[in-house]
Amino acid sequence: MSKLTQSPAWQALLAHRSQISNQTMREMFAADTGRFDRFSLQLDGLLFDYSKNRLSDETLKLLLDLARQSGVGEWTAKMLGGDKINTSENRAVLHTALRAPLGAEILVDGKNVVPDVHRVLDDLARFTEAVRGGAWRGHTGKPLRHIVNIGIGGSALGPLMVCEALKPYGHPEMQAHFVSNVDAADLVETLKKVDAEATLFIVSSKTFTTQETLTNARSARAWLVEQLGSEAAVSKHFCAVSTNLKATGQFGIDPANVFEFWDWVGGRYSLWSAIGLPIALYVGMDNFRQLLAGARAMDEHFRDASFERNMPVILGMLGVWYGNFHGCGAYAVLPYDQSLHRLPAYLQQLEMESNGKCVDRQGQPVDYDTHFTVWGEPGTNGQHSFYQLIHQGTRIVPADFMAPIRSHHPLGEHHAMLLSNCLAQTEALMLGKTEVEARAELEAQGMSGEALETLLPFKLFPGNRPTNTFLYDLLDPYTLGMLIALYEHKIYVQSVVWNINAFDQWGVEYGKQLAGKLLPELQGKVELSAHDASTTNLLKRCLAGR
Ligand code: G6Q
Repeated sequence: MSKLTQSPAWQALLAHRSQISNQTMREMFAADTGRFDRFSLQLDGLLFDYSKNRLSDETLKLLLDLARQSGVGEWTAKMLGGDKINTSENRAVLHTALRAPLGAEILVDGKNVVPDVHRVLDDLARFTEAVRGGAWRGHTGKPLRHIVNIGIGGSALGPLMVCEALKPYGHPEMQAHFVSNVDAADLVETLKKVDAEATLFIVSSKTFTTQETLTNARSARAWLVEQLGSEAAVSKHFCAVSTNLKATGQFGIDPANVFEFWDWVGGRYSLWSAIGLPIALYVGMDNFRQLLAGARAMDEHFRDASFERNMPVILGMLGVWYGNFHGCGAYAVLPYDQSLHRLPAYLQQLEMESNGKCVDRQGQPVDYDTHFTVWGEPGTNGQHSFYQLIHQGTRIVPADFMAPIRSHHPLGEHHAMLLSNCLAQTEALMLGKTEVEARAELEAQGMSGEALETLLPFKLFPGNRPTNTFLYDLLDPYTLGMLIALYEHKIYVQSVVWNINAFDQWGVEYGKQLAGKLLPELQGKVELSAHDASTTNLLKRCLAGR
């Protein structure tokens, strides 16, 4: 047994879990009118209601004891201070430095990184203003109005999610496109939508070695040259974001068009860096800086608030409560905000690539669960597909709901309907429907006797299903920045409790390595090497069909 599962705080939670299972949330709300006040927090207009959880004052105390025992405070200070906490890659983890104010000092290997961060932000500002304002034009003199980001994983999902979320702030004549997949369908279909003379390609890759991105970038470059009939067009239509300036040069991108970031920025934590260039181009630098400011507000809150009033700590520890003490393996992200339709996909990477680990920081196998499967869809769409499982399935799926109080698109009764659905779902999941209530409903519909008794079991809802709700005024850049940083820190809190490194991704590297070996075999350039029978036969079938 690990030290964690034997620890006093863990054992106390195990014992408490048996006690609290005798009580439902319905009963807790009925007995305590102050529950919402005690179990909700606000930060700069972001309301976090966590009262609809299987939680008492004692539960919260014990969860926070576990956070303290695990050293969440100390590990937070280490991350914010630039310690090399990503030990398997020997790197600091400083996405928070990307939103630090000018004048702050954060040292990596004795060097303050904050001035570099602001130098690159100023470069981004100059470039985005030139492109948006039309001073920087394409090869034939047209203003650049189509941005095509070529990147994958961490070099795509964040900017894509944010550009979608901030559409109301987008330049009215600009469109942001994202090409990730090495499946040519992605690039080919995108190129059909753009005008080469007005297109700016951003090749985004931290390493600048990623097969998909380089392949898409080469094909995009060939297309541009063919469309505009000149190699000279490339310098006006291509820029890059990378930590690997040597490789961007070898690719043929003018060094003046390369925006830099650093190895202490993890891919999935990089939207705040120059990787956010598509965001800055699309919504403008002022809005990009607002996004950073919102994240900074959450960083400061995470650093300064007591655990009892700390959103990321409480959100993270609620996850530990369900993951490790209720056997939950998944949670749902359910934005009642269409503009956040890519948030679940973004959080899938952030959460699952960070905490999907089975060895601890010392390389020892863990004997407790360390992660969640994350999925979701915007409400109300999800209600008509998978909510059935959340209401009446055999497993508990905690869910995070989020909604804006006002809409960027006020139209008739739409927004009131959206909100009513959001609130109704969390209420229903908490309350459930008892036999008495279901029976009364069926009787009111005129049913009785055997017909009623036969239908009754299907009409029961166990309830007591946990949800968090986030409410905000409008989804503006600042609020979005807070929300994303909240999830970043929540994931970190959990990784600290689980004693795992949230910032490496050897699983991703393994896939890259295997594909590299199979490619020449599929292309018929080399003999088939020894594989298992399944892979060999699949390879043969592909070769026969090509
Ligand atoms: C993120 C991961 C991974 C990475 C992509 C793209 O944390 O490391 O998703 O972002 O594999 O890598 P490059 O930016 O190096 O092309």
